[in-house]
Order: sequence, then structure tokens, then C-alpha cells
Amino acid sequence: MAGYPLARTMKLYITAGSPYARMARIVILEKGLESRVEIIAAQTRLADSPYYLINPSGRVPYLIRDDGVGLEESAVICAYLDHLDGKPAFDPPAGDQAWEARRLEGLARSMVDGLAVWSREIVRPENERSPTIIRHEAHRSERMANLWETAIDHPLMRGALNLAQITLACGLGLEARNPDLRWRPGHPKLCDWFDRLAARTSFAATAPPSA
Ligand SMILES: N[C@@H](CCC(=O)N[C@@H](CS)C(=O)NCC(=O)O)C(=O)O
Repeated sequence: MAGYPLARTMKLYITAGSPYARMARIVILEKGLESRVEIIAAQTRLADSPYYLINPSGRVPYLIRDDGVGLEESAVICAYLDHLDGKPAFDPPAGDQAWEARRLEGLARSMVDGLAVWSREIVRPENERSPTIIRHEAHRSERMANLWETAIDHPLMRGALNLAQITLACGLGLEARNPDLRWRPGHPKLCDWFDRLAARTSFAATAPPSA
């Protein structure tokens, strides 16, 4: 009806600390979709969570579209939301740069995946935590931070906002959840890049709560 706000017909299930859900939340804010998507906190990793009746995998993010169909996987959800207005802002550029964009997004995702495993490990009861996994992920994150200190100068990481940038920043933002994730020392360019992006409205509004 003219003059009335659009009903929030889509639902995005999230947890406040999830870097993957944060990617989708950032795209919602960047694309001005707040009035169309209801954000709902899901109870993950809980025996018999009612959320499992909505999304049997139990993972977030999970987007229920207008037509009732549910989507998993942050990259798929981000692309879907980005395409809703027919003017995608985050599609890879044309030509050779497309592979560069995908390569960088893959590198960023690789770092996030490792950091997510680490984050998951440290919230387990202490007697169930694996020092081997924690050490493995800590070392992986050091190698990836070293790599990104150089790769952050790539024009695609410095240009218009894209999914590689969103993905990497959501990973680095996990420092708020994991006090042992110390990617900053020795990485001044990465610090500067991250701090600028973290100040952007969509990033500041979705920053994960500290552990
Ligand atoms: N590849 C998935 C990963 C999603 C994922 O692992 N989400 C975590 C939160 S960071 C989750 O829902 N964990 C709950 C569980 O494993 O039961 C994506 O990109 O969306």
C-alpha cells in the first residue's frame, strides 16, 4: 500500500558473533535492505534447539527468502541480497580481474574458516578443548596475517568495497572474540586497512561482541 513501509518479508538467522552471518548483515546495510530483512538471533550448538526445525543444518547465516525458500552459505546469501535490486555492487569485475577477485576472496575465506574453527574450540568446555587444534589454527592465522600484510596492497583490496574485503574484515574482527588472536603486531598495513574499514557504518553496526 502506498505510503506504508514494505513488510519485512525475508528473515536472516544469525548469531551476534558469527563472522559468516556478519558478512550477510553488512551486505544488508550496504544495500539498504534493513526494511526488507528481519534479523533473528538463532540458538546454535544447543541440543534440541528450536532453530533446527527452521534450518536442519543448525548453521548461520540462513536466509528465508520472500517465497519461503531457505538459503545457506554466506557467499550465496550475500550474492542473493546484492542482486535483489538488479544492481549488484559486489559481483566480481569483468575479465582477468574476476579471477583476481575470486582468488582474494578465497584467501580471505580460508583465513576466516581457520579462525572460526579456533573460535569454536575455545568456547568448548575446557576439558574438551584440543590444544593441537588450537595450536594448528593459531599458526595458520599467523601465516595468513603475514600473507595479508603484503596482499592488502592489491588494488582490489584498496578499491570499492567487495566480498574479499568484507570476508577478510569479518575474519580479522574475530580478535574481539578470541584474546589469543593477535594478528596486529608486525602487520601495520593490515591494521591500518582494518581500522579504516571497521569504522564504516555497516561494519561498526555489526561488530561482534567481545568474548
Ligand atoms: N560455510 C558456511 C559456514 C557457516 C558456519 O559455520 N556458521 C557457524 C557460525 S560461525 C555456525 O552456524 N555454527 C553452528 C554449528 O556448527 O552448529 C558459511 O559461509 O555460511
